Amino acid sequence: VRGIASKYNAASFFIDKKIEDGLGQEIAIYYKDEKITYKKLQEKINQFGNVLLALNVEMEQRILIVCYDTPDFIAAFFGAIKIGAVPIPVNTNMQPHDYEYFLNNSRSKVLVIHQNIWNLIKDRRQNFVYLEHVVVISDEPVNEPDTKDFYNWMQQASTELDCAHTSREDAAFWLYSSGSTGSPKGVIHLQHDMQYAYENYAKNILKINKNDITFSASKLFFAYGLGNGMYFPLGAGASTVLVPERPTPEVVFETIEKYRPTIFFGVPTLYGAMFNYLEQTGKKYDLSSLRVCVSAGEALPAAYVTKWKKLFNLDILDGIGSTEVLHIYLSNQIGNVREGSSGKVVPGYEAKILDENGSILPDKEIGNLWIKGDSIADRYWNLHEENKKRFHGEWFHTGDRYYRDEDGYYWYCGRADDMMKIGGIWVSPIEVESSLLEHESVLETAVVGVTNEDGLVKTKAFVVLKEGFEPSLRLENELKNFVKSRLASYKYPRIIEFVKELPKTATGKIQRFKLRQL
Ligand code: 3UK
Repeated sequence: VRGIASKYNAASFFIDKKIEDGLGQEIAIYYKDEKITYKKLQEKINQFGNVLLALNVEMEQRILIVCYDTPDFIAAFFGAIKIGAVPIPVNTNMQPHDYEYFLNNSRSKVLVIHQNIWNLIKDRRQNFVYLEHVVVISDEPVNEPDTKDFYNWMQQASTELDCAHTSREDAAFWLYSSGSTGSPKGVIHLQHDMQYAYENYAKNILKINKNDITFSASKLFFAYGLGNGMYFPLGAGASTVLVPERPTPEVVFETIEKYRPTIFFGVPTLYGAMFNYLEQTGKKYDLSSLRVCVSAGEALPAAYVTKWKKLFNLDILDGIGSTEVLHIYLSNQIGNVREGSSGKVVPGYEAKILDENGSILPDKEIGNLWIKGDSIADRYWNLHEENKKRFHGEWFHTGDRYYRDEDGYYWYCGRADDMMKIGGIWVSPIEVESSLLEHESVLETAVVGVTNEDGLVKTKAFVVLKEGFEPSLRLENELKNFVKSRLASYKYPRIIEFVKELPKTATGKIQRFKLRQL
């Protein structure tokens, strides 16, 4: 038959092959007190694929997944991929208008969502113009008209399913990534991308193998967590520990003691909070099961690396990745850590640092980082102009400023745009500003990232008040809560400073760089 490309489906490499290799009875997932084997996981994945088929879902159709870190997440993700549909996991902490955007922008046909989050958005259902089916995950039976009960449908579905005839070039899944202006961008990843990141980063850098147990404090809906907690361990025939709760230091320490993982993944803010927690409570935890720790999402302060080593005799490998590249492409290595740097290029990737004219810069000069490697996304969904700016043939423009030293280590120097990473998650200053401007007291505002004593970035809002309003601690707290109630709560400004005016250019543009220096 002409026109049919050779078959490749990610669910075959990450799941079915494990059973063929005789790993069916090995543990894939530790979840609460359950141990889920590879065979059992394969059955759940097949069941969910069959649920989608029963809903008449076809290849290439998108499925929005709003799911906590549970085995159901993985069943929904690979179940969709297995039938050639395209899962889109999104953050579980967003506001109703964000979900409306994700659903309509992606034209998702099916929504898989936990009951408590569905309750927050169901009054908007008439706005979800492409959505046909809502599949609700709930411990209680779901008795709502026009919604499907996830567990009920799963139970009735067959545990047998073959992979659809997708190719390496087919879209496998999307992830949404935020930008400094405009709305989140749908990042289209292909069937082969996860395997590439697994082979090059997880195998080469982490030396992951079937005896490992991973625990990622970062959730599966982040590109970082998706590898850490799902396709790295599955690729290796290893195990993952899934925890649906918010990863407070206490939850994280207790999880490590209980499940004894060998690889831990966090973000700098969490490592900082963990140091704090130990100091404040005087508690001691046994981290002896771990062989390596990883940090990504934002730059890891050098002091944290040293402190962690002293406390637990463990390396933290800082590495930079992105949603577009899928996972980490510059990284420190086990036994070779340069504190404060992002390490060297991960084998399988190439990096170059260019000036504004596109010329390659010599070592030690700061410029724009471009990356090449086969896990890079195909493109953004329906963003023609943005695609031309960021995807140049084999090379992707990261938007990060870097220099390389004479030993080949890369040093992070900030973003080329105004975006901020707070606790490893994107925050757009413009979105926070727009929200503050909706408050009756705010005349003008500018939001910037300021670096605290640990070297981590926090959001700070400079606010000019309208006549008749006076600066006060009460108003400061009111503004913080105001933003929290309108945007995903991690976006609220941690610091507010009332000022008489904002620095501006002749054309009236706010000079954020001046505010950052204040
Ligand atoms: C910043 C870092 C300095 C940088 C991610 C690991 O963070 C991830 O993806 P996102 O799309 O953000 C990408 C941007 O975040 N960044 C990430 N890591 C570092 N800056 N040092 C670091 N170590 O601006 C980058 O462009 O949310 C991280 C794996 C997969 C990922 N998607």
